[in-house]
Amino acid sequence: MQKGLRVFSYLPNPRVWKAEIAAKILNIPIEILGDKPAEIPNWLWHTNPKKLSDDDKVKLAAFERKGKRGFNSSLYKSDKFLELVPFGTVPAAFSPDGSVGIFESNSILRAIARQDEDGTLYGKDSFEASRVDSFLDSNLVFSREHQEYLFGLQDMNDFLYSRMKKAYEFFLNGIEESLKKFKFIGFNHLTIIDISFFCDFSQFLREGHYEEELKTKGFSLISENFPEDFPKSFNHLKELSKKDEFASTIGTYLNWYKKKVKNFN
Ligand SMILES: N[C@@H](CCC(=O)N[C@@H](CS)C(=O)NCC(=O)O)C(=O)O
Repeated sequence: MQKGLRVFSYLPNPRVWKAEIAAKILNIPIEILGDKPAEIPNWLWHTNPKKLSDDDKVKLAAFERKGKRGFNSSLYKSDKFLELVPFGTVPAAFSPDGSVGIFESNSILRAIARQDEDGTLYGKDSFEASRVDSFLDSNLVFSREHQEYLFGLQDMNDFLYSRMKKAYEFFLNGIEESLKKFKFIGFNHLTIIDISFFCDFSQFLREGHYEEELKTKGFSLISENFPEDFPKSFNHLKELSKKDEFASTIGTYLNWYKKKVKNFN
């Protein structure tokens, strides 16, 4: 089996970073293709993605589809893309020969970790791997909640806010509890749980960019007291952010947060 993965997405995207960080740790080849969010409607979403000219768009008019989640514009998704990625989302990943489609960023992350036969990033046996999956499932629930919340930040309402607050408290309580027992989340060594948590939580923290919009509607930041309320989780995020594979992947993404809160450096 040829190792590696091709990933297509708008960029930068913390969901893509999950697989990218794991690939760096495990030294597995990963090809990441895409463009900034505003340009991604001008790309053919396909196993071999490419930027489209106006002429291409006329020729490929049959592939023009309305965005379903996060994109309001038209997107050019090929029939092959929708066969391999039926929910039509990015990040989307493909096996090196382009025959297998993998979607959901946690599963794309798993696809990298599974290519390492003897490591422990996905647990050391099938029970541990299942425990890893348990955390990744919880992570996806949190991530789905924060996706809707981030979409709604400019026009917040009570329902969305209180759903997010409950999801945040439930999720962070579990992570904090686990970090009381283990050095990493769920284990005493790094796994893909930590990678997934790091990327999703960093993305959630983006609510901080909308503090003023939230205030005008009478809401405060849900993560306002994150360092005090969940000190072990805060510290874990900080320590992970210093690791080479994490730091080199996310670049300056968390710099604003480092300035905002004390003790993050
Ligand atoms: N839970 C998914 C979320 C993926 C997702 O919802 N992607 C959105 C963009 S944020 C998308 O591709 N939307 C395509 C569309 O609007 O049609 C993951 O972690 O990969």
